[in-house]
Amino acid sequence: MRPPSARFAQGLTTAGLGSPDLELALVQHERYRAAVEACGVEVLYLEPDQDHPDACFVEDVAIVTERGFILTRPGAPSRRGEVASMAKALSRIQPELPVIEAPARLDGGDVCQVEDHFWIGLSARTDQEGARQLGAWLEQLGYTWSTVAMNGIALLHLKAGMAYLGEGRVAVIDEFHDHAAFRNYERVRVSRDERYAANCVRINDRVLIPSGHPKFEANLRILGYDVVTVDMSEYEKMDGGISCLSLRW
Ligand code: CIR
Repeated sequence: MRPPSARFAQGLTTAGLGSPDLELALVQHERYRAAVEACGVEVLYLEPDQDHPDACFVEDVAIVTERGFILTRPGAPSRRGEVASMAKALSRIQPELPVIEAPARLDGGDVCQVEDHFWIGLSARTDQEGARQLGAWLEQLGYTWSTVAMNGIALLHLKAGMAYLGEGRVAVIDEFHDHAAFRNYERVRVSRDERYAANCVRINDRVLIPSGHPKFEANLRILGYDVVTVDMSEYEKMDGGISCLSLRW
């Protein structure tokens, strides 16, 4: 994880929800960290990156799996410089880091691991060549992969509209409910007015969701999940969700 820097409000956004409050964003980041730690994982913290206002959204610059890491080439040119500091951090764990090569584009927000398979969303940030390069690397590690067409669906990233919950279950927004990619999975529908909560994460036995989405929260509890809510208001203003603030393996 990496906390936002003083320039957080200068990041990319289409949300139209106003400018984020940095102090509150830092408080929310700290609570997010505590919630993730309480799931039983160790948290590695990176220094805030003053040169890159979107750098707290660490999920986009690397793909981390239990079998290896790869650095991405983010679709937004303003975010490409975030990769160097992530490379430095991850190289302490895996000295040789492969990277998605230009001109391909790939954001981690478009990559969803489902057991030994990876879905790669073809969004405005991720192209066919990025998916192909990632797929070739995944195959070397013994994983399978497929692309998910997002034609006409207004989403920044694949995982802005879905999340794998484990046990063959996927949380999906309406537009993904009948999508061919998810047909063989049990789908938990996220209602239109709670769409932002489709970006949630399962960590060990818990599911972290953004607070303020009572219907989705109730549905998850009925299914037996241990749900933890985290206030994400300042990150939502910058188009970021629960998954974006961490790389998890
Ligand atoms: C961006 O537009 O790149 C950032 N403001 C938000 C990135 C959110 N990341 C994610 O969904 N994985």
